Amino acid sequence: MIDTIYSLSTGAGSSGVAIIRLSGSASEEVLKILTRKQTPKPRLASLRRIHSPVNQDAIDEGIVIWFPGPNSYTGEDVVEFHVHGGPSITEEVLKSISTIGSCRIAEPGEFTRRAFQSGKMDLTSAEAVADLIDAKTIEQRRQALKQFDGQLAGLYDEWRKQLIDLLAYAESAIDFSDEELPENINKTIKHNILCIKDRIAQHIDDKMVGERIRSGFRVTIVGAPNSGKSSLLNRLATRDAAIVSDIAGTTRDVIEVQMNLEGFAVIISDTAGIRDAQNEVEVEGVRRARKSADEADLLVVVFDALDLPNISDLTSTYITDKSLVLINKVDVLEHNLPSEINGKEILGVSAKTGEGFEEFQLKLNQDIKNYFRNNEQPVLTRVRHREALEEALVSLNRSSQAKLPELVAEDIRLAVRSIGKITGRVDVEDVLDIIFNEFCIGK
Ligand SMILES: Nc1nc2c(ncn2[C@@H]2O[C@H](COP(=O)(O)OP(=O)(O)O)[C@@H](O)[C@H]2O)c(=O)[nH]1
Ligand SMILES: [Mg+2]
Repeated sequence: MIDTIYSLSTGAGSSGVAIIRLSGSASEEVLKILTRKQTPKPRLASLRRIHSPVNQDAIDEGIVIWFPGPNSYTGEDVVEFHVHGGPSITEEVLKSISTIGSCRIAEPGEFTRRAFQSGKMDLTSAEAVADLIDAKTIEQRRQALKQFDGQLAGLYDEWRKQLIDLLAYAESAIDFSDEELPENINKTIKHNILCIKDRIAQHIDDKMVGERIRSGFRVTIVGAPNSGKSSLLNRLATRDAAIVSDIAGTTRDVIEVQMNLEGFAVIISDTAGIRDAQNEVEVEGVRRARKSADEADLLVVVFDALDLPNISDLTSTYITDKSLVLINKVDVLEHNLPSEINGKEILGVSAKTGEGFEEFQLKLNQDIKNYFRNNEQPVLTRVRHREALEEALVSLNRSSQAKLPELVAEDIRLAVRSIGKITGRVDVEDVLDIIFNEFCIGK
């Protein structure tokens, strides 16, 4: 017998309403015991007094809803208690439930895990539930909702179906001996493998757009010590996130600020100034700065106007096609601004007075929007998806080069399996713990 699980599904602390949810076969019994009434009509909100089965005290008055399975979130019998959101009430209701039958507190993500296991949703939709809950920006929410709606699953199921059809065809080729195998069967199979391979390859060659929407687009500020990187970060963040000082080498650790730009989650990192540092701690700071720069999706490369007409060579090495070049401190500029550095357009700004800053922010926002352009296709959103697709590609590559029909078929079968793992169409018991542990309790 499967346990009945329960938990507070709304946030901790006081709130207008709190929802306590149960899923499993004992749900109805709990409902009857706590309300001392017959089960209300399915899926209709009913006002009930809620009593403690321990000391018979009235705990609260609230709404109860009865969702008999399979028409419920988890597919099992589900009950919701909507009570006033005071900690004393929710604690007492939870305590009351714990005294009844096979009820136990739910583990993180367990409601959604049960929904997946009873076929209510595929794995990518289940993952999207976690993303919806975590979404802090519009674009995170949009992406999560698309995935929840099954856009990603639809794509992978389509490929999987095409491969299964192809597998049947490839297996029919096994029945022919080498001499009598019609040439066109082989050709058709190889052609179809290449078509699907191309589509998968295109899909994963995506600059990790989906993963970046989820985890944040990374902007790293690099430049010489004292060029004003920390001041720029603070102005962007509109708060004193990093220490500003005229002592070169002040910033050592990478300082990250999370921002919401154009609806995208963006992580802006301020770093130690790049130079040949002597001090051990600063050396480590420079190492971290370089690492952050390597991992960035966009570099803000900062030159110091006070150095003009000299241009730091070390800083120039960070100018690439994914950088935005600034000359800071234009408020104290004594030379003309160069029109470009290493062929790259530059913006003059002052972190101190804010001069040029509006233009810088527009440019930054534009670069971020450009990065995420063409986001209409369903995009993969997790390393888990990427790895499974890469695995499928390896199998399809082998399959397209195999000579023996048995081997062609076997590798198609492996590719079908790899893609099936993403949506959970094949046995994925081993990854479920990892996936659902990302969830909060109560979902
Ligand atoms: N005049 C002027 N000084 C600035 C500007 N930005 C930063 N500074 C000063 O330059 C020094 C170094 O700034 P900081 O932000 O710590 O530079 P970092 O080492 O690159 O992080 C500080 O004394 C700042 O006040 C600016 O736009 N104009
Ligand atoms: Mg600094």
